[in-house]
Amino acid sequence: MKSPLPDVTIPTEHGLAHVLLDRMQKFGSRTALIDALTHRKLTYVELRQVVLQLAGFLCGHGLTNNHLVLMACQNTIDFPVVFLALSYLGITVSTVNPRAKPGELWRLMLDCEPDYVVVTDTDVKNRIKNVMKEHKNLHIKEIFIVGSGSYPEYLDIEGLLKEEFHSSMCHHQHIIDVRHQVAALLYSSGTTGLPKGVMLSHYNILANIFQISHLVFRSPFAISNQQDTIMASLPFYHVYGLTIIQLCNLFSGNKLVVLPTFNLDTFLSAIEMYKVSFVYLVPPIAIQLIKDPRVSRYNLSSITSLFSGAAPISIELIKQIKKHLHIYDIRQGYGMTETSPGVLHPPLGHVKLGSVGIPLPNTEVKVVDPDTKMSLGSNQNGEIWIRGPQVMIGYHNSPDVSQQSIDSDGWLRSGDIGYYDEEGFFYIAGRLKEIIKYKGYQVSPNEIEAVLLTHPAVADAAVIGIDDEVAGQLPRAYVVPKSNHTPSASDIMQYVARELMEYKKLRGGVEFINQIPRSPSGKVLRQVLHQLVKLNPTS
Ligand code: 4UW
Repeated sequence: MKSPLPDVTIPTEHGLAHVLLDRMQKFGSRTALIDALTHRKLTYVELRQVVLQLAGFLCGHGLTNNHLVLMACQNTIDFPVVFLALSYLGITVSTVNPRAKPGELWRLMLDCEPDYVVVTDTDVKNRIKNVMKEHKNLHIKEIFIVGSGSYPEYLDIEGLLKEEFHSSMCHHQHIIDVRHQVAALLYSSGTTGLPKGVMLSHYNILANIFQISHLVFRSPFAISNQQDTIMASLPFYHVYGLTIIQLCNLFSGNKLVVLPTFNLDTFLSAIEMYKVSFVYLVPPIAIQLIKDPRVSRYNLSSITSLFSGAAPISIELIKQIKKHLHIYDIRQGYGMTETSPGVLHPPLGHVKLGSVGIPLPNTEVKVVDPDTKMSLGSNQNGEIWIRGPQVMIGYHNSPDVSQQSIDSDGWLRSGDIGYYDEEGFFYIAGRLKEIIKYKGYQVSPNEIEAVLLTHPAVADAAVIGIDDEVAGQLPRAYVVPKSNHTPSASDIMQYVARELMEYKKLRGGVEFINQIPRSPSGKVLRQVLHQLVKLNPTS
């Protein structure tokens, strides 16, 4: 089904940063970014200036459009400065959660081979240095820290702003092949397997900014006098934080209130202090908003809109928010890293309860029978396939998986199950693919399985997600112990917790079994394990 909305024109002349910087000139001295904890802020004029200054500095330091830079950064108001400066130079930016454990960092860096790394604290820098010491095959030239200190070790954004600005800074931009050059390499497990680098071109991300701005904001391309104040507490290293929260809102001239990590009290007090009007969230935060008694201590009356994504939000939860918080504009969007990420969004002023909306402009979405691959009509569940300018180039280093994911006609298989109603509004009903979503974070079962197989007492293992009311899903392991070994569940859980980030913990428990159900080709039959959970829901 083609979007019922008219197509938008997507720029192809200039790269992502150039388009955004041009747009920023129109917003003058409005506040662009404000740090909710330190209250440091940047106006649009300052943001544009410091992006160009930083680009000039990095260019002078030898960074070119052949380089890849990994950002292992917390949310700060400097994040967009660094991202846009790198992007201005035509440099590909990859991102990683700054809490990644050494093994996770190593696997990611082995795949994306960064030339430089940018971090927000010395602890991350030391972790990366240790990984480099242990694995000599990484060739990182330098690790920059964002913060006050002297160059070249520190990228001192505040310091840069105090320096004189020369318009010659603007000439460091390299020619960018907008359609083919990778602007962001973001990691996702796709429909199966280990995390892979999703190659998003300048064109992909620009397309999504233009598509979303057309559908979500009050006056998408005009320069509105009204400025929404946005809560930016979700991680900028994830596609939701990167494109939707940062880039779309900077494009629209909004004010972003930035929080380094989510903490309910700081989140609520920032909403009150800055009179936040537009809150982006994931369903577990929405649950806290109606259940946590601390919420009543804050004045949240400034909030006009809530926007949820990354995981399903229940109709009951939406009703509860309306009832308890008196917020009536509650929307949810659907998409994935592979689609930059927006695909389905509710049109302004027309939200259907439980629906993720209609296809964004320039986007086609169809529902396909997973067995016959035939397109299905309204109200029939099938796999959601997507075609549009926001669909990734492919997976880095994985041409075969790219080919399996995007067919020769350009349709991306989402791995999600859903349907559309008679009015063309879509609903997400489930997931065919293996990934587990814990609080909106992607967890790859294969990644946990690979770690489990390194445990000295484990012969075989498989991981699935079990349903959870608050987190969405919890990873659970089925483990076959080696003969003469009797590992305990807590031992296995601790082992995984040591190796992988906090959100990948085996919160769904560990079950010991005699054999992992596998197909003749060795593939884990996860459906059989899901059946076990259904038969014995309390285990
Ligand atoms: N309902 C049910 C949903 C939903 C959903 C995503 O980590 P990734 O790759 O990417 C994301 C993207 C979040 C996002 C996309 C578009 C958008 O408008 C928005 O704004 C709020 C946020 O999380 O995970 C992609 C997978 O996450 C699930 C689904 O399984 C998808 O393939 N997912 N949104 N509204 N499930």
